[in-house]
Amino acid sequence: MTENKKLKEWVKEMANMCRPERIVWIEGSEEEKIRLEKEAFLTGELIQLNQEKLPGCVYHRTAVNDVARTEHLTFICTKKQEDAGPTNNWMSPKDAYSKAKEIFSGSMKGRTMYVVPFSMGPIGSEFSKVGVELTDSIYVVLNMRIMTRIGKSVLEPLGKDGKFTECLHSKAELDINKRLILHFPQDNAIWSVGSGYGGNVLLGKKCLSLRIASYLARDEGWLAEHMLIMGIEEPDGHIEYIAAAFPSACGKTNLAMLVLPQGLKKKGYKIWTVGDDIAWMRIDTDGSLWAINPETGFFGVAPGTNSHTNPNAMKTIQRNSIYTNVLLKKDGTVWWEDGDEEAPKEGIDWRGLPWKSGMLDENGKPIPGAHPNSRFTAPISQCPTASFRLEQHHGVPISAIIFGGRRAHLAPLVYESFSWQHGVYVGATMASERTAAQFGLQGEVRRDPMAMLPFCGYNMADYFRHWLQMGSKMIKPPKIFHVNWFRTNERGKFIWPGFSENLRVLEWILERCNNKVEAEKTPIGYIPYAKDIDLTGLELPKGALERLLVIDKKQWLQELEEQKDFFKIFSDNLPCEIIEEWQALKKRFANLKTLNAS
Ligand code: OXD
Ligand code: MN
Repeated sequence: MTENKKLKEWVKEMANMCRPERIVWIEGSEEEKIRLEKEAFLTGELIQLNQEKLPGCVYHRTAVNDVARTEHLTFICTKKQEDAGPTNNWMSPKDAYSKAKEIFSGSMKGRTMYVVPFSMGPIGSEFSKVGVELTDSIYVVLNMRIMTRIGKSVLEPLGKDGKFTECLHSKAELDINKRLILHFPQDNAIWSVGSGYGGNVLLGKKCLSLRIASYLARDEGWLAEHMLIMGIEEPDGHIEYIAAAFPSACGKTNLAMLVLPQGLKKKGYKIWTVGDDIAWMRIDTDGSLWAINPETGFFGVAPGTNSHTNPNAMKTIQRNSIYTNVLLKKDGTVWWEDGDEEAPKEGIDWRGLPWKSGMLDENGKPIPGAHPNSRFTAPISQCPTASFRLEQHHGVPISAIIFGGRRAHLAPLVYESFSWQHGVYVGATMASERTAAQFGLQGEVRRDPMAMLPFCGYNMADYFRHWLQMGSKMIKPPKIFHVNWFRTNERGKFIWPGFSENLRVLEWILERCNNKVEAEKTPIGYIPYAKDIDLTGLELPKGALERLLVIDKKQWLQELEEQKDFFKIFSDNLPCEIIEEWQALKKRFANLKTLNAS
C-alpha cells in the first residue's frame, strides 16, 4: 500500500519484535469498518448496541485498572533530563527502549497487527502531521477512524520519503506493572504498551498532537495547545474565533458547542464548533494567529453530559459512536450518571458486573453504573454546530485566547491581561482546585500552566519562553483573558450558572477585542463594569455579578506566595519576563490603598 521505504522497514522491524500472526494495512473504507466490527463482536472486544435506537454505535469496556491516563507511567525520553524539564517524568531513550522492548517482545503473538496511517489536520495542509500507528486493538483502529483521518488517502501524500511519527501500541497483557507510555521527541516516535485506555493508546491525540507536537512546534515556530476552538457568528455574518485552555474535566467540550442562553436568543448569534480539546496555531502572513483542530472527533466524558449541560453533544452521539465504560442497559442502549434519563432498575456496569439502581458499596456509597471517566467517541461532523471550516487548510483566525481554572474564591468571573507578556504569565500561573472526583486533597490547588502540565513534551520553562517569543512575532496577537466559572458563595454553591450562560462572558471578551467597551483597571488586569455583562433574561440574585468580580487583596497576596513556590521548581531557567510580571503584580497590589476587597 506504500512506496515509503522507511515506513516499510519500520513496520517489518516492529513486527519482528511484536511477532503478530498477521499484518493488516488499514485503508479506511466503510466495508473495512464493518468487517472489523464483526470480528470484534465475535471476540467480545466490542458489543453491538441497539441498532434501532443507536444506529452504528458500539460498546467497549476497558480493564478495571485501565480507565484513565496513567500520568505516573508516562515519560518524555530525551537524551538529557533537563530537556524534559522538572514537570515531566523522564527516562533516557536507551533505558526506555530496552524496558519497553522486553514488554513488546512477542506481545502480539496470535494477534493481528493493524497498520493505521493517519493525518492530524486536513490531509496536505501546511499545519498537518502524518503518523502511523501500529496496534493490536480493533477498538483503537475504530476510535482512530473517528478521531483522525486515516488510510490510503494519507499514504499518497506521504510519498516515497515523507516523514511520519512512528506510533507503536500493544495491549500486551494489559498489566499495569507492564505499562509504559513513552515519548521520544528526538526520534519522532511514541511507544505505548500495556494499556487499552483512549488517552494512552489513541496515539494521535495526547501523545502526538500535544506532547510530540509541542516539541516540534517549538522548533518550527508554532503552538500545539490543549485548547478548544469555537466561532461566534454575529447576526451580520461576521465570525470571531476564540481558543480556550482549561484543565481536563473543566468543561471544554461543553463550552465548544454551547447553545445560546434563552435571554440572548434574540441577539441572533450562531455558534460554530471547531474543536473541543486541541488547537494547533500558526502565525500567518497577515501577522495574526490562525488555528486548526487536528482531530476529527470528540473523545468526551459521558457522566454529566445531558441535554441541559450539552444538548449538542447529546445529538452528536446518537449514531456512529463508540461508548466506553458506561452502563449497558438490558435493551442494548447505554446510561450514565447525570445523563438525561433516570437510572434504570438494572444493567451491566462498567466492570461487566450486574448492577441495580441504589446499590451501595461496603462504605454505604452508591456504586456507579458508569465509570466517572467513561467516554463517548463521536465524529465532529455529526455535531449540529460543526464548523464549515473544519477541512480548510488555513484554519481560523483567533481573536482571543482564554485561560481558565476551577477556583472557589480567588479568580473573578473574567479578566483581561494587560499585554501578551502579562497574558503568558496568567497562563503560566493557571491553577485549578481538585474536585471530589480526583485523587488528592479536595480543594487543594494544582498548578496547571496553560492546562498543559501533563501534555508539554519538553521543559516547561522553555515552553513559557516559546510563548513569549511567539508574541513578539505577531503583528496582531490575540488578547489573552482568564475566566473562572466556579466561584462559590459562603454555602459552597456556585454563584455563576455556567453552561449556556457563559456566552454572556464571551460576548464581553469579544467586545473588548473589538474595542467596543471600556473596562475597569485592577492590579490583576481589566475587569468588566457590571453593566457591560448583558444579563437579559437571567435571574441572578442581587449583587451576585458584583461578587463574581470582587478581587480580594489578601487572597491575591497569598496566591503570589504560592506562585513563588511553584516557580522554584524551574530554578534559574524560568524566563525573566515571568518573574517581572510577578513582581509587577505584587507592586500593583502594594501601591493599592483600597480595593473592593471583601
Ligand atoms: C483529557 C482528555 O484528559 O481530553 O484532557 O481526555
Ligand atoms: Mn483534554
